[in-house]
Amino acid sequence: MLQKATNITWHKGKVTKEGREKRNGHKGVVIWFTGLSGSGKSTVAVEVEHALFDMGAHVYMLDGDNVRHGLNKNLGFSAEDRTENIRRIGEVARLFADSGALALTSFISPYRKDRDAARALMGEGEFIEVYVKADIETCKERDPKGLYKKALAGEIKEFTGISAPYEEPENAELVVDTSKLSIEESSQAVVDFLIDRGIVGQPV
Ligand code: ADX
Repeated sequence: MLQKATNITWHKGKVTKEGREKRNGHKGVVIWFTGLSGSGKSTVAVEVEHALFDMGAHVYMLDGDNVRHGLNKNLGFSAEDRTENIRRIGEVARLFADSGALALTSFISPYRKDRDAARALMGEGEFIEVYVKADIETCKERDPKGLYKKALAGEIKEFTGISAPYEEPENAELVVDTSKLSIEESSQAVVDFLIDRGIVGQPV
């Protein structure tokens, strides 16, 4: 992305990320949920956020539908707009993580290169890609927002999985298959992974 602004200097504060992490008792990382619409991304992320909050963590979830009401309200669903959507969210999530928080993001993020660009903003082990997997047939059946029906009727253009691509992750840190696991099992798998990696401590 082109750097438009010139004559800008980076200012460093006196509070470090390490200092913030020490005070919080957990790492500041990005937990990036990706998957088809209706795969259960947001449902699982909401449960993970709640569980981590109850464990005393500083945690915040950024959600596609919500962020598109505000910060990204000027973006649609063309490939370019989705790339810009994910670029901004990657940057926002990085700021949250830098503030010492566990930043959960729940966006389809269909393009591998966009997810990889978000990953590249973070240090080693600080970007946890969670592929919330459900095949397209399952998502079509669930159709919680009635969008697949509309997309199949041609009423929504460029709909992911129908008339726009979804590139499956090849190296996700974690895959949760919501066609086999319950919401509770799926969210527990994420929390267990974070404990296992030492990102958060054991619940007391
Ligand atoms: S992304 O592709 O840019 O990552 P994002 O997660 O922000 O998408 O938004 C996806 C949500 O927008 C879906 O859950 C759905 O509710 C809504 N939506 C509206 N139009 C589309 C479309 N053409 N393709 C996918 N999702 C859409």
